[in-house]
Amino acid sequence: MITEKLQKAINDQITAELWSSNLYLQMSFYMEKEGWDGAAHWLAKQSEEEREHATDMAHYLIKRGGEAKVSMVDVVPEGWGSFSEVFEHVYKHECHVSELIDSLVDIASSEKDKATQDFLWGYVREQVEEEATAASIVDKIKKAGNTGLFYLDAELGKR
Ligand code: OFO
Repeated sequence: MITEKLQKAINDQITAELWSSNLYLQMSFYMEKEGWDGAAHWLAKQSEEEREHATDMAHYLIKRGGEAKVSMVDVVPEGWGSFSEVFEHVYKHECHVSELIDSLVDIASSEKDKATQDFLWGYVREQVEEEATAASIVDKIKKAGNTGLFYLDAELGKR
């Protein structure tokens, strides 16, 4: 059985994951409007992934005898600037999420809940990948120049 404190912390993270999902969906719409269909596709996939994180966490809570909640999700920002600025923001946001997940592990550890620590380590590892992927896209955008952006956009569309 999961403790109340940990249940609340995971439910807060579910809300954060749904906010991330909406953030990337909003970015996807923005890029589509800007004519970057590949980047829009990549961001829509990222949005789906964040929603999956929320539902996986909810399934885990229920499995442990807890209750999963969908709380109010704040409005996400809009209007993102250049191709590069969009992905710089993705990178910064993923670094922020990594901090949130690290704090969750700390709570699971203080509650001496080994199973939840184990469950959360999967997210810690995934955040390493997500940060690295976003950083590498930012790096490629810098190297691409204006013409190269069209190739990069096509690559992102293959996700
Ligand atoms: Fe939910 O994985 Fe990144 O943010």
